[in-house]
Amino acid sequence: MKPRPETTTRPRGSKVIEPDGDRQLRQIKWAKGPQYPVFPDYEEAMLPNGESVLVVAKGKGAEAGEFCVPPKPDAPRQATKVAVDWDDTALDLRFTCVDKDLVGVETGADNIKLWRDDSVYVWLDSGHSHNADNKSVMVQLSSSGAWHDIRNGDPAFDVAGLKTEVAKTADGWTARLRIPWQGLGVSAPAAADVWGVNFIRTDQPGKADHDRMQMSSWVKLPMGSDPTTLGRYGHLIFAPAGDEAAVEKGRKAIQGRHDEVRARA
Ligand SMILES: [Ca+2]
Repeated sequence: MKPRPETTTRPRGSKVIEPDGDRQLRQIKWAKGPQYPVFPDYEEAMLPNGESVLVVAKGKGAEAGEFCVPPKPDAPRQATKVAVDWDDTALDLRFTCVDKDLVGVETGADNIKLWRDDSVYVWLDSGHSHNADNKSVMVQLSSSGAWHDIRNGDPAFDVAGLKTEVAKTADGWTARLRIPWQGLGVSAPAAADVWGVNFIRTDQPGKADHDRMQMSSWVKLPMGSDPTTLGRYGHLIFAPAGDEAAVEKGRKAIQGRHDEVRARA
């Protein structure tokens, strides 16, 4: 883990919160990509994010778009959107990435260098636990077709039954991930269930380049916080199509969990 800067402005006795995250991202020598936040705003950056909520009507889906680049946030140089849907078997994600300078050369299972390719990530906190010790899962898919899946940072974990597909398009590439509930060790969501989620993309400028690559995120990360930080994930509310009561219940559940997180911080 990258050492965090010392500060004299941290309030005495304030709790130090260590971000969870992906080991591979911590190996990148970011020139101006994600940096650990500058104190004294660190705790603020770690607050639960109540803004990013995607209501996913079963079989109808929803779209997460307008990715941004921390810390301002800025618009990324090339756009990304994610169509999210679900059924009784799996969570279904379709990323569409504009990309005029596609890189996809890394191969192999659980290759921690997939960030050197154009790639997409999903981070999932089933049950919206906000608990870094729980069972947060990341799946990363390179435009080469190789993928990397981990749970709580453990690369030995594999999402059983995961289906992936990548394709080149006229102006970029698409990535599809079908992530079976069973492979995550959970049941299919019930109406009004909430999960934590973030979608991330790395965009290389025609070749792996530390300084010029961009990492964009669906969730806004206001203080330059790590895009993998569970505390800042957005949310999926799973609902049958047209079930407004389930959506409202899901929204209240998000608020309730965030109140708990603030209370224990
Ligand atoms: Ca690219």
